[in-house]
Amino acid sequence: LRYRGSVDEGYGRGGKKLGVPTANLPSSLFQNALEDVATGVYFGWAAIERNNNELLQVYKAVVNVGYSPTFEGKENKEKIIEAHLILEKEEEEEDHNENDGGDDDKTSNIIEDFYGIPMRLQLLGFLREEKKFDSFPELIAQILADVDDARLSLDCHPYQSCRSDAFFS
Ligand code: RBF
Ligand code: MG
Repeated sequence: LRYRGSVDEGYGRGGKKLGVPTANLPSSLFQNALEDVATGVYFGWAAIERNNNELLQVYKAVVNVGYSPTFEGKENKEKIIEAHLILEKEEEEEDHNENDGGDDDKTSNIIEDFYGIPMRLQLLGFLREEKKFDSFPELIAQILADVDDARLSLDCHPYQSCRSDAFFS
């Protein structure tokens, strides 16, 4: 599945509350397209169109499609699609060096920089269903496991080669 849309500000919970920032695609663009997409967690590749005409930088991504039911009473009003971009170890270090304010989440800087910029997202595989967790620490632990599953899956054939799909060129 492939999506493209400008990153919007979302609900402002991912980075602040969970420590896992996500780049949200505007749900208004996709409601019909998302109808047949099962809620749950997917892995794939993502690119942000921030360098005009230059080669896009493609990131590993772990993507939630759904309503965030753990946020009882504050669930998403519509089914949304949001991507957490997975930085490789060297990129994390670079991000930390630039970030002398001691912010606690690794991708918070880059995600805020993405607001309003088109993101291309390619979903390749389904990891698990979205569920309502009894506590936020349990949700966070599961998301961290999802990140590892996505990272490993994307290193494997045939998903690795999808990084050079024409969709990203
Ligand atoms: N929210 C849930 O309520 N249940 C989930 O199972 C769930 N899984 C997620 C998995 C990943 C990889 C990501 C990035 C997010 C997930 N979320 C889930 C959504 C999370 O609550 C949301 O990103 C934040 O609330 C920010 O909007
Ligand atoms: Mg978000």
